[in-house]
Amino acid sequence: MKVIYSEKQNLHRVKYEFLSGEATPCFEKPERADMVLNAINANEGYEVVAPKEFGLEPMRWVHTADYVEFLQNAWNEWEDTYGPDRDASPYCFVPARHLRNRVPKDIEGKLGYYSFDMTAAITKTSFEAIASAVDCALTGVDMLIDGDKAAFALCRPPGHHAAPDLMGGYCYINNAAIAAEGLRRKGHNKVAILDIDYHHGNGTQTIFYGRNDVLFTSIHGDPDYDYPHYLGFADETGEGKGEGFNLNIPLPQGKTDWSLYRPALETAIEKIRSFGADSLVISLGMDTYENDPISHFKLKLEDYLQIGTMLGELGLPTLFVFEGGYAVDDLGHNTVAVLNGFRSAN
Ligand code: Q9C
Ligand code: ZN
Repeated sequence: MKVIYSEKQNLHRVKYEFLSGEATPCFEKPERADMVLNAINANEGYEVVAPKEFGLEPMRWVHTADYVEFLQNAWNEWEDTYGPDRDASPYCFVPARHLRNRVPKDIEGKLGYYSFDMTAAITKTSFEAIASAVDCALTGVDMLIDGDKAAFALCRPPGHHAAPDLMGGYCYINNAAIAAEGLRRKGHNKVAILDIDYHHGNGTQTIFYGRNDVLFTSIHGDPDYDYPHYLGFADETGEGKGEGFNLNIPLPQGKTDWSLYRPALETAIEKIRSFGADSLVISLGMDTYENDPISHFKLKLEDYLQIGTMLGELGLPTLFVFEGGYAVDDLGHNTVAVLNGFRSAN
């Protein structure tokens, strides 16, 4: 299996995030990808390749032009005011309820307009990393189109929380959504997305909510008790011609182990099968792990091998796109277990 990875992605390194009332070093850090790469290199059957370049146009397939332009310029506008030492981050948010929905002129206002939380800070070199992650995902798409059975885009920063014009949850541009749209544009009539990150993929859901050519399915911590709090409930089933093409399976935090996870995965797989997908994009978040520092499921190493096997048994061309997962010491082994399981079924 080919693994697409670019060192440029290390250009995105945010210093702090605000969690539970204090500043802590950001959980979403370059060492995450290093650990996955180490595990890949220690295993047989993987070939690490650099991405091709696709430019900025594919970002506009799923994001608004003004949002992409904002991301491109945000650092320079921030640096004009605050200088080079602090990461650009919002503190005041998109006026969801009682304020006006109007793009401000200053960078502080823009950061909050285009964010839904405080975890997506921007550094001087973030945009290069963000663009490189998109290149990794789209290089994977081309591999499937050229006949590879599967590929793994080792993307950083992750993407599944990024909506058409919103960043948040460590995400800026939605790599998995761009990959799904890329598969559609290269001739796959029906593309399924399965999001197995611990957190609901609110951005991906929003992007495809009104469409029937891209199925979005997600298994995640119950948003009544967990991030992203305001989307990801079971009654969100799609709208318009997209009605019936969105499946959320929220599971209880704290007690979800393999015995609860497996039937949920079977339900999602059955939905993908009956949809009749030509290909599958997996938003591969590894934060369902029992030792993840910010999440609350109880999956173990051997469960990841099972997940991979069940996904492989679907028999679809499959692109794995890396999302979350913060238990850095075990992240590589867990990730490779999914991929090894997938390969064993093929
Ligand atoms: N108390 C991804 O996994 N903070 N993003 C959660 C929990 C934000 C996760 C706080 C988590 C974002 C890609
Ligand atoms: Zn996550």
